[in-house]
Amino acid sequence: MTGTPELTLHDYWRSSAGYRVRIALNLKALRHQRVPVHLVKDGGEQHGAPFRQINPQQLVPALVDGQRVVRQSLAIIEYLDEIHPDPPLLPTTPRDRAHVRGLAQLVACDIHPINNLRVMQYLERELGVGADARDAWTRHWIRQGFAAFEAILAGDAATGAFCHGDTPTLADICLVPQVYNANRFGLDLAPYPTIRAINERCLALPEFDAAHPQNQSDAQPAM
Ligand SMILES: N[C@@H](CCC(=O)N[C@@H](CS)C(=O)NCC(=O)O)C(=O)O
Repeated sequence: MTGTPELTLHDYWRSSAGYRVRIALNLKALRHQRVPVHLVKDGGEQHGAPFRQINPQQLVPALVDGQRVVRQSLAIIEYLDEIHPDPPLLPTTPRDRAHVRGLAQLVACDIHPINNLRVMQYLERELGVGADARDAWTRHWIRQGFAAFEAILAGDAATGAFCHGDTPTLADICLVPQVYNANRFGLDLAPYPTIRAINERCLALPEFDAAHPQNQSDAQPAM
């Protein structure tokens, strides 16, 4: 293949919202380039003028498609799903789509935002919260969210090899990066057998593996 890809993903290796988009791009086999934005070095490149032009919210990911910048991981993934429908990342019926979006939003709206880097930094720097308490905060919100996610999956007849049926959807795309975060913060995953099984199945797929933080060009050794 020659030429510059149309799609550019601005991303950080350990960003779980970026990880979601990487999985979606891989599942759809979309050629793209990736521009790392270091979220920590020198106070964070997301706050610098060049990236603020791309995303005034100073958050990754951002996807540039030609002249258009698409922001917010769920919007990016649905955009990709609309312009490249194969393989679909949402089910065919409105009810099933609502179910999958509900699972995705449980993670993306109710777990992830309160454990984000800027929230951690605010807790530490402005409120004087120590590292142990900060990590306990993160585990608490993931634990609460995963308890609900697990109960929903376990109680739904449509749960299959993946969160909905036997192919990965937007729900799996959001779940796997959140499990990565849970492991990072030492959360015991024993109470969530359905989540663990689905996560294992996803990680075995090459599209998920290639999107894994540790497999990104800007990855740093695991700490
Ligand atoms: N709702 C946003 C969340 C994006 C987000 O929180 N990104 C994090 C990395 S996962 C970030 O850029 N954090 C930078 C900071 O907190 O300063 C999305 O889904 O895209």
